[in-house]
Amino acid sequence: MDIIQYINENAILLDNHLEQRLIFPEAPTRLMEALRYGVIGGGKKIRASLCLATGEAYGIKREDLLSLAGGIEMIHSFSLVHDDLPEMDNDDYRRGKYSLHKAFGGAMGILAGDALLVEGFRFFLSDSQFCKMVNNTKLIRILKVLLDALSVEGMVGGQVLDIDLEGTDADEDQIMDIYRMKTARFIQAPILCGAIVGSANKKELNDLERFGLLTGQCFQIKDDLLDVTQPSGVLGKTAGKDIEQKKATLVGIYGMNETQKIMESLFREAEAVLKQTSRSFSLLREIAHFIITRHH
Ligand code: GRG
Repeated sequence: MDIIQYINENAILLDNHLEQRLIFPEAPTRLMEALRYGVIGGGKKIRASLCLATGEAYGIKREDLLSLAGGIEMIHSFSLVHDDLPEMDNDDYRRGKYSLHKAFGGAMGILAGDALLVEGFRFFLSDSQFCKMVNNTKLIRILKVLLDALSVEGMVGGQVLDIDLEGTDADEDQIMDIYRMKTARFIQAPILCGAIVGSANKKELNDLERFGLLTGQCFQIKDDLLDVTQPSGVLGKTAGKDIEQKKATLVGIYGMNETQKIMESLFREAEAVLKQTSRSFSLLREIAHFIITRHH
């Protein structure tokens, strides 16, 4: 199957699943509107696809992983909602529409973001069929992988470095640390979650961990390249913000051509990691390739 078709099909499956399950009659109506606005009907849902594709390599049906993949997309959406707030990246647009705080107000931007984070975990923990399939040991491992990726050594720490290093002469190592913590760990996590459900062995987990990190770094580098090459209309958010906000990026120190080469070399390394595994992870390879060739 064509990988773009696979990713788009997964996004539709996910949206339908979220649509059906994100109903909490006792929650405030406006909060639920905002929460649903933040996650349903937008975004590539690439982290979900990474989780589903890894599961598929172990013979796990996509339908059986929708709660986990949906929860992961909710958690990811939380990070975008908070990232768009005036105190952070300050963007009025996301996914081709008003960012959540612009559409629902600043307080709701914070609170619906909080809700997406918490409900993201509840989304798969409250699915009894999923919990039965994975058993408690696997469930705790999944929770640890996700929480580690979001931790002070992961996404939240990376976001702090990203802010602190704005306008400085950050070097390549410091920039790669930001990419790893802020972005790559939460690209790696869905892959590891799919592998845990599939009972991957230690060697496979190590290989997927390495592949996930490299692919995640490629993801952030591509994001930075797109910020300078694509117009806002294509990105669905304000373009050119990295230069405007004096962000520390590889493009900033090496320019576009050299940065593109660094990304391609990381992709080749990621591809090589998968090639030496005994199991076929062809969908993962294709998704990684999509990540470095995408237009938004
Ligand atoms: C973890 C507690 C805690 C806080 C998070 C706000 C924040 C602190 C971190 C922001 C992290 C962030 C926004 C990283 C950027 C990653 C990135 C390039 C996201 C864009 O992802 P896409 O392109 O978006 O997959 P779509 O819209 O397709 O889902």
